[in-house]
Amino acid sequence: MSRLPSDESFTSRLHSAAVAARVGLVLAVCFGICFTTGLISHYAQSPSQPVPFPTSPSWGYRVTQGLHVVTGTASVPLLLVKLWTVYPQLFRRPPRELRKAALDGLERLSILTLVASALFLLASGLANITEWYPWDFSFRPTHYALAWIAIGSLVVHVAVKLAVIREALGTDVEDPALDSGNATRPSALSRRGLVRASWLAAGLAALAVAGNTVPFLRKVSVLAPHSGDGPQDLPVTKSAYAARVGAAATSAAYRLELVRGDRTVTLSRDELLALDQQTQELPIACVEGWSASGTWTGVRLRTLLDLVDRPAGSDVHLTSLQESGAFRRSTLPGNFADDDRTTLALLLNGEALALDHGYPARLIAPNRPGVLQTKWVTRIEVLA
Ligand SMILES: Nc1nc2c(c(=O)[nH]1)N[C@H]1C(S)=C(S)[C@@H](COP(=O)(O)O)O[C@H]1N2
Ligand SMILES: [Mo]
Repeated sequence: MSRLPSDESFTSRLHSAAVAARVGLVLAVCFGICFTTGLISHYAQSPSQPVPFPTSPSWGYRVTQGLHVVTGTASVPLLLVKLWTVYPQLFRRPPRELRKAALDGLERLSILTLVASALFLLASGLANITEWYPWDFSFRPTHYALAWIAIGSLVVHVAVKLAVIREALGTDVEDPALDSGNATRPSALSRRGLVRASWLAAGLAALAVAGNTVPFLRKVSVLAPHSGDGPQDLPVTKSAYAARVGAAATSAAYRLELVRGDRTVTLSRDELLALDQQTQELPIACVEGWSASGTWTGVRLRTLLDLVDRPAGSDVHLTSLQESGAFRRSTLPGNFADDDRTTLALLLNGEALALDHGYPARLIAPNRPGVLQTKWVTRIEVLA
């Protein structure tokens, strides 16, 4: 007969539904927040928006994307503890009766998709916040598709286990009533201790990244590689050097082109500086989880668009000096172009924009994902 262990071979009391249900509940809450904020981020970056993504509050995306990364990171230790407490179930013998065996197989399949997609999401997300892209696929659509698989199989999993979850949460965590098989051997750590250690690990993991977004947490955030580095007190994701725009951006031949149909208005940086300027504080909120606020001065975008008589509400296309790369262009939805706060920034914190922050001119709009705050802008085209 087979030498595989059975679920009876695992004797530690820590392999218990009581622990799994508690850690699982908090994990499900983290997944729920992570999923919702992920949908928001995906929608904010979507080129077609039946309902326009709002421009207010200006810090909205900063909060939702910060939460996305914090809850995702906190899920890592929770998922590991959860998997460890329940993995003996993998070795459970399937029921003999055909119908039951089929159901059992289906349940295992749902758990397989849940575990695989959850591990993929957390691993690719973590790689992303450390800006490590070891894969060839495009991050956003893949992460998005897997999120639906994870959340779908999570719903199935919770539905299947609902009775056990209820019972486990209704009794004391140390209560032996729910113990299965031989999982009765006490260990150095109590179940209560394991549950508390899980909260602590999740809390530490959250703190380790929260400094990317919450300024006073910077000092304790070991996973916050961005906080505060970069010129003018603002982090940089893509430098001018990496984008290969240095020469074009500093050239005296630089011009901004405003285009609508066959009309074109061309402005030098000095001509831009001679227009009415506005100054305001707005954050850059990177999808990778860091965010920081800056004081931007420049020309209200609408003022520029009026030069080519843009009809209110029409979308706008921005092109940078960068010749390749996914973020060299962006589309600005009509409601963002209409907003008074949306600015073609020329100064940051009172000085000319650093080359790395988009000199000679960059877009800054309220409540917009950082990835769409196009730097080194050289052409603005009205799409109507
Ligand atoms: N042309 C261009 N603009 C760009 C990018 C880019 O790669 N190319 N990166 C974007 C990303 S991902 C972010 S988070 C912000 C960061 O702005 P900062 O470097 O000034 O902080 O710029 C955005 N603008
Ligand atoms: Mo970013």
